[in-house]
Amino acid sequence: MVDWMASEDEGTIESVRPRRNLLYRQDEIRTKSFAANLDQVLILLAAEPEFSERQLARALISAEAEGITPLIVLNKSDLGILFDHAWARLQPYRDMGYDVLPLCMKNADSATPPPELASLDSRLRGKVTLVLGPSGVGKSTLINHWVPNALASTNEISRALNSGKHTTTSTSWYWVDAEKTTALIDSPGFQEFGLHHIEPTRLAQLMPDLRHHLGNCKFYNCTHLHEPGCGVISHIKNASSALPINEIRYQIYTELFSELSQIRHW
Ligand SMILES: Nc1nc2c(ncn2[C@@H]2O[C@H](COP(=O)(O)OP(=O)(O)O)[C@@H](O)[C@H]2O)c(=O)[nH]1
Ligand SMILES: [Mg+2]
Ligand SMILES: [Zn+2]
Repeated sequence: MVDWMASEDEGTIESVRPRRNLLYRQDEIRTKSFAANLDQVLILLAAEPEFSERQLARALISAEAEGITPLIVLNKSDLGILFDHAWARLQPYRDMGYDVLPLCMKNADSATPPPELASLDSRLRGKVTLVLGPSGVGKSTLINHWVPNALASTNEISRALNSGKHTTTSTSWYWVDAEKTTALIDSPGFQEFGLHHIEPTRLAQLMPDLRHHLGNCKFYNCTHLHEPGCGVISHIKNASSALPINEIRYQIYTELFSELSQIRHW
């Protein structure tokens, strides 16, 4: 967001406004910004291809780290049993407080669009939303539905770059309405979601299912990996716990903890 002054056929940037937030990923080599000044991150998954919980966890953690609200959307509800299976895999995420919406983009532009479209629409109105997700889940279909001229501009860019491909390789901001109150941001790069900017000791705070049980460990600097009297470990697969921690989620925590501990900050 900048303040700028028009001058004949050009413009001059007067100042760059401070960012409200910045979603980024960082690996060994570099830091890449996804987008700034977001109201929410829409993590689009689908009945197929089968989604990776590790990728989902990484996207959620980086949104939490910036205080950006994530919205998980599961597309392709027309795919019956595949959808049911994927929906069930998302149950722990509903339990830990995330909003998970079903979606069907198939026939979205027909005379009788699927009803799920209206509920997603109301979640997008008046907000700036970054759309993230692995390939094949329907991101382009979604963007083109809400921004009918997005495809046209994609083609234009491809032509200008003299490339035959229409795959998204850069992040684009699209206004959905003429009043410019609703925006969608299309971004590639869900695959390598490096979290190297996050301290391992901060991880549990950024995972709501673990966060819920913090504060009850015997040691104040507990890593929740092996310590006796750990208030987090005692809730793993614990049927008597009001909010048991799912085994896969805990495994993701320990993997990420060790990955982030190996990084040298210099
Ligand atoms: N069955 C079904 N297929 C869908 C749905 N939404 C999108 N698709 C299809 O999924 C494929 C990938 O969609 P695309 O928008 O290119 O995904 P992207 O890679 O995330 O941009 C295309 O063949 C779409 O037609 C849906 O709700 N149901
Ligand atoms: Mg696409
Ligand atoms: Zn602990």
